[in-house]
Amino acid sequence: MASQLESLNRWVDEVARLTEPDAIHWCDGSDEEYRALIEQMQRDGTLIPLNPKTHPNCWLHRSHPSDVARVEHLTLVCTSDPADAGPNNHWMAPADAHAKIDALFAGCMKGRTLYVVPYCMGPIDSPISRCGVEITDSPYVVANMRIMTRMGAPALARIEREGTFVKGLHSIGELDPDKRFIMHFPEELSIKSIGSGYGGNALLGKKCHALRIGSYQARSEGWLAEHMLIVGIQNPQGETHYVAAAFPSACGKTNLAMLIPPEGYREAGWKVWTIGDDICWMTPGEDGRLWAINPEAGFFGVAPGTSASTNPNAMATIARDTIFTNVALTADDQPWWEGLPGTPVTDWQGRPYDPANGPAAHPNARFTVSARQCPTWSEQAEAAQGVPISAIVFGGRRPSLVPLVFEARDWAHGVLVGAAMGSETTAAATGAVGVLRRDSMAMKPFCGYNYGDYFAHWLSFDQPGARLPKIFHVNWFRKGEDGKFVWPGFGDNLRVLEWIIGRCSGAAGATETPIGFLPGTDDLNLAGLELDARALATLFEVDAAAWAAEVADIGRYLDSFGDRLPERLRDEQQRVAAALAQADAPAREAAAG
Ligand code: GTP
Ligand code: SPV
Ligand code: MN
Repeated sequence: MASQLESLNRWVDEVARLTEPDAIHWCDGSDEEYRALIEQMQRDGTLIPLNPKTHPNCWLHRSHPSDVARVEHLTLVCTSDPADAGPNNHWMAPADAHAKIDALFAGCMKGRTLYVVPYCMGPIDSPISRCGVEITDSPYVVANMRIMTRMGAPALARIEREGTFVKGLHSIGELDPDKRFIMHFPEELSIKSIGSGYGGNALLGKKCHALRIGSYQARSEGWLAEHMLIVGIQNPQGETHYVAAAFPSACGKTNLAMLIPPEGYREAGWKVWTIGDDICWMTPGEDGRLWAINPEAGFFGVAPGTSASTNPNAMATIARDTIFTNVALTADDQPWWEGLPGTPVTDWQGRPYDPANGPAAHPNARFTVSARQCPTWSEQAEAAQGVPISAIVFGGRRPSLVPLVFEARDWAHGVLVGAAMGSETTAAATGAVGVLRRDSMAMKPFCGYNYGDYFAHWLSFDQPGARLPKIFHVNWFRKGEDGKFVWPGFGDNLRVLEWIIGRCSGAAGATETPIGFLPGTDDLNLAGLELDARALATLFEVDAAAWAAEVADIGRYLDSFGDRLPERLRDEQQRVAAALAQADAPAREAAAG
């Protein structure tokens, strides 16, 4: 088979000449094709069948132990001008990058099959959706792409109609960390990735296309490609508000996207609808609102910590037809990870479980599953025009300083709040875990161009006639003196979302502080929660002196973008710094007196 699109055929031929595969397979996305791939991977040990009674059609994949997460230091944005990639990206000149990676691709598919994987990011008939083709030599990647995207014949038909697509070339190569690169060429709308078979390194539709290339395209076309979940909150009156939320990797997007309301809320008639758990493409509609689609069709979610108590919807979603990566096994071949009841027998590397070797499941173990299997999956996830966004929420892991929730006073302040986001690093990327770093809009690893230009792009949406979402910041991860999380989180996060939606509709009250609007304790429904006065004080305190130091640090961070930093954002930082200085002055005078 080949395509009716000459440019696609030519590219496949070129790649085949370079990589020298034994065979070429054009993916049609059919059930038969998927079944055949699974059988083949089961035969060669790539997939291990799980207990068919408890987990029908579920498989375990063990990746190479050195290939378990995204590798940010090997992820490059290759623009002609290094300043266009910005200090937020690793950069290489396009010609050098192509030469370096093509040398690794030479002959790398000998003895393997080259799969041509046409895919569509977003509902197949949505004008907001964009298509791509991934060439890969990994059947595991093909199977994951089938779950995570609209993959196969309908996508190919759209590509042939439109004539344009993002080119993604992937090979697992030798799975050698020293011969591993994930390179982006935004000016050519292309991606080249070699040496990893894992998640965001290898499923090129996800972070590489939908975020890095997508954000670059979005800037020139006037939309936003963001690392955000999309959730619909239906109140007892039957109105649904859609909220988009950006939290860094492994900071709670999947959990918030499918939360189960606390009992009192369920009884009152609140419902939660899941549109997406990781990526959001937003575009201004004719009515001035931002309309959002989830470009993905599945979840590639963090397994550890997922349980009947934290995320029962996820547990129901992954009870069948799921690929698990790097989880542990029980004696009867059920998938297991930290946070589940029961005991592991085999760890994620296939060794007999021994606590001396660390956790049984890798901390970045994941499940791949179709979004449609989620009990709260919304039909609106297929809506061609997307869903209207009422509120944008930023958040991260902040053990101190940052209150449970606050609201930005306007769009420009909200952009500052997003740009200033900080969070402790997690196991989703290789490197140290638990280190506080700035992660603007949760896009540090994913923004395909200079953050200075990106902030300016965000600010540019504030135009006459725009009916922009309100912007909020949340922190589920505040710790008390005992080192434990103060806020119960998970389902109880709906209490915070209720306030957020109330602010959007004008129903909820708030108190103004130098950092934004905070709910008074009466403005938030805390009924049924056991939070003592001290916990409440911690969750809602704004320590002006500590915040002044934070905002000064934010100022230094903004300076790192030099002349690409929009002046409007600098003005905003100075406005907040001045408000804090004023708020802190009486306190300092009292201390001095
Ligand atoms: P990526 O897929 O990497 O982008 O991650 P994500 O943002 O979707 O994170 P996810 O929802 O998978 O959560 C990651 C970890 O955070 C899990 O171990 C969760 O149990 C934990 N977590 C999620 N929500 C909360 C919360 O409200 N409170 C606390 N304390 N932990 C949470
Ligand atoms: C993340 O790291 O934000 C993920 C997982 O969602 S990956 O697909 O590896 O990027
Ligand atoms: Mn993510």
